[in-house]
Amino acid sequence: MNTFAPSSQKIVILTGAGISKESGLDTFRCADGIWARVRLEDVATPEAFCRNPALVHQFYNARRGALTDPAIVPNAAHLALARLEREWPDDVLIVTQNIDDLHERAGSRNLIHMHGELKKVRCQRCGALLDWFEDLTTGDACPSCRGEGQLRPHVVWFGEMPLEIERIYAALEQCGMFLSIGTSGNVYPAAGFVRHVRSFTDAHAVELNLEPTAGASLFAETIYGPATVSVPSFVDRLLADAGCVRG
Ligand code: BV8
Repeated sequence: MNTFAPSSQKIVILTGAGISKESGLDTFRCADGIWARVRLEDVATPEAFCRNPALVHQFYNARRGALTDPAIVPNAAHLALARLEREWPDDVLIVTQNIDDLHERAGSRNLIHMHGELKKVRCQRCGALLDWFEDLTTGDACPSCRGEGQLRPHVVWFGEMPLEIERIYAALEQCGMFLSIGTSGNVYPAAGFVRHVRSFTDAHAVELNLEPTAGASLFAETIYGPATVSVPSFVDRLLADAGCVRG
């Protein structure tokens, strides 16, 4: 059933690694994904960082370095969501699980990186949050407190609290439309957002993914195919139905 939220409704959009795939960044759980090459227990938990910080730095340095590749740019799906934020007459909030910077480079502003950001590091000693674009090593000193070996990627690992979770739940409870784009729905609490929306609102929930996920039946509408095809056409349809002519 294709009932769209009236244009006075707020939209919350959850994105995952699938939206960045066609920009050249790996997903996690596809056959050629990150977790097929490295164990998450070795690189994406606080215990892993305590055990072998150099290995964790190497893992995130490689992914941060990939973002400096001029070939890695926002794709049509990122650009369509930025357009939706500009032209939709009410709030559009993107909650991304991704730690790349492609949404902001596409022009999105109302954006929460619930799992952190590759281009930021945090000092475990003084709490300083710093922009960081090159490799991080155990030898780097915190520019703020000078503590050595105290800097870590500003990334939410398994077992750690996602960022801005209260603000996210508040937005989910006030939305008229919830879009889930390019995520397998394997990681919580993000995977539970659609259930939260359904229990608090009568919002129209839409899954846009390459293929059906385990949670597909929780969505009122499902659209499958590459994000660079499905997302721009969905945004065009949404704006046209709301009478938002191209700005
Ligand atoms: C927490 C680090 C307490 C950053 C990541 C129940 C409730 C609460 C917690 C749990 C729970 N059950 C288990 C847990 C614990 C755990 C968890 O979920 N474990 C899983 C394995 C079962 N969760 C946690 O520890 C979280 N913390 O719970 O704190 C709490 C409790 C309640 C409320 C608040 C707090 C912390 C989770 C964060 C972990 N960090 N990574 C990094 O290195 O990037 S998770 C990792 O998975 C990434 O962040 C990634 O973003 C995330 C999700 O993956 P996806 O983005 O979905 O990527 P995936 O490859 O899986 O799927 C891609 C999809 O794209 C596919 O479906 C594919 O078909 C599609 N696709 C591919 N190509 C395209 C495409 N779609 C469109 N177009 C294409 N071209």
